[in-house]
Formats: sequence, C-alpha cells, structure tokens
Amino acid sequence: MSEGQPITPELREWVAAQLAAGHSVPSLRASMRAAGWRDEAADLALQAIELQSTGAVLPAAPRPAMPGPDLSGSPLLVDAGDRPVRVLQTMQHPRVIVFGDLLSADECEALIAAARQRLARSLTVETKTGGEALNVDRTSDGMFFERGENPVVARIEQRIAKLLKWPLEFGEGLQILRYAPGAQYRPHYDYFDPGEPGTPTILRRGGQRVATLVMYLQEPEQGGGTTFPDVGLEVAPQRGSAVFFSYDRPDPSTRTLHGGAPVVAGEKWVATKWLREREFI
Ligand code: PD2
Ligand code: ZN
Repeated sequence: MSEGQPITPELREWVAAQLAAGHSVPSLRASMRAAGWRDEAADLALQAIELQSTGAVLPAAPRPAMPGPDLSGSPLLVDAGDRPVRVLQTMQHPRVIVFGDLLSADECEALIAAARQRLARSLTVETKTGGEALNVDRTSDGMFFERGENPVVARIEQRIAKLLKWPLEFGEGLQILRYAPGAQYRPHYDYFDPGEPGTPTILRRGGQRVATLVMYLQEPEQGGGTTFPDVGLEVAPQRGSAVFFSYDRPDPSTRTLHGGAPVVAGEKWVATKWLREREFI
C-alpha cells in the first residue's frame, strides 16, 4: 500500500458498511478513486481488509499500472482493434515507443479539415494559477476536440485505448497543433509540476498525466522532429506515425523532457492525446 493512505479504523468500517449494504468491490474501488486514491493503493487496501475479515482474496484490478502496449516477444505489429499498428522503435528509459501506420492518410486529412477553422494561438495549462495562458515557448496554433466529438475522433480514441491498454475515459480530448515555418514547442514536461500552486486544482479532474501520444498528421518539408534532449533522441514527424512516451511520476528523473523542433520549411500538424491516471470527466 502507498504511504499516506493507511488502512484506518474508519476506512475499515466504511468498507465493511458498504459491503454489508450490497455495494460491489468495483463500486468501492470507484468511490475510493474519486476520493483521490490511486487504483493500486485502493486495491491493496481493499484486499488487505477483505483478507483480514473473511480470508477471501479479491480479484485484482484488470488494468495495468501504466499505459502502453504489451511488447513481450518484440512483435512488429500490435493489434489496435480495427487496425494493426507497427512498432518501429522502442526505448526503455525514458519509455518511448515510435508507432507506424497508426492513422490512415484519410484520417489525418479529416482531423486537419475539422480542426482548421477552429485554430487559435496555442495556450498552455498554467500550473502557477491552474488556468491557461499564452506561452512564448509554444508558437504553434491549436484547438481541442471534445472526446468522441465526431466519428473519426471517436474511432481514433478507441484505437488508442486498445493500443495503449488504457481506458478511453482516462484520456483528455484530442489536441490538434499546426506549426508554420519557424514555429516550435520548446522542451518541456507534459506532467503538471507538483511544486506549482495551481497544480492541485488541475489534478482534481483526472489526476496526473501519465503518458503522451503525439500523432503526426502532416509532415513538414524540413525540421519539426520531436526531440528528447536528455537522451539525444529525435523522432521524424512522418504522417500516420506517432511517438508515445510515459512517465510514472511527475519528475525529471523520468527523462521525458521533450520538445517540437522548429519547422524549417512546410507546415507540421500533430494530434496529441494525453492520458491521465484516472477518469477525465
Ligand atoms: O509537436 C510536437 O512534436 C510536440 C512536441 C512536444 C508536441 C508536444 N510536445 C505536446 O503536444 O505536448
Ligand atoms: Zn509535450
């Protein structure tokens, strides 16, 4: 069990009362999650209480601890439900996976067409205040789709959930970014800085970000790679491909510092899906 979430007598009583009232273990787990418990800690606490009181063992939560495909056996293709996706490159630390053939050319076009009229100069989430602000480190234009907003968005979100083995409901809406020549996204972390005063407000909705998937919708003629400066990695922005990376704690030790290199010629378009630790409503 994680530190700071001990099995108190009150918790034991609450669990006993809920079970006696006929509530299921999954519903208890959901309530504990809503109250800020991490799933793994909630499962361990529920299991410990159940074991102590009845000797029975609860079924483990089916969800793995972190998003990401099962790459045991080093498959070249991963089943993403409606489409096999290529595994082009992997790195352990930071955890980075480059996927090929994640999106069709038609899907890339459809996302760009639906986003184009709604672009505005990109804002970034301000952990100082919990709001959003213009950021000189990010010179792209962007917009957000609602989750499931149109059939193409919904289909791609289902594919991502299956590929990364992470519930669709734990994902933020898709973000679309367009980089004109000279535009870039300077190196940053995608998690919310725990030391900033606005972060607790942001975390109330879905908890921390734990992974990022950047999908390339249109490749520029030159520049625009996604860089990981700590490890000297640069991913080429090839249409239909994507780079996935995950971070199991909001800390630079994850080595997930990353940026969008300046576009030198042409226009780069991406779609970003951020995954949270809990349901993002
Ligand atoms: O467009 C990119 O390559 C990029 C780089 C870094 C996108 C993001 N971060 C992001 O959307 O967070
Ligand atoms: Zn980023």
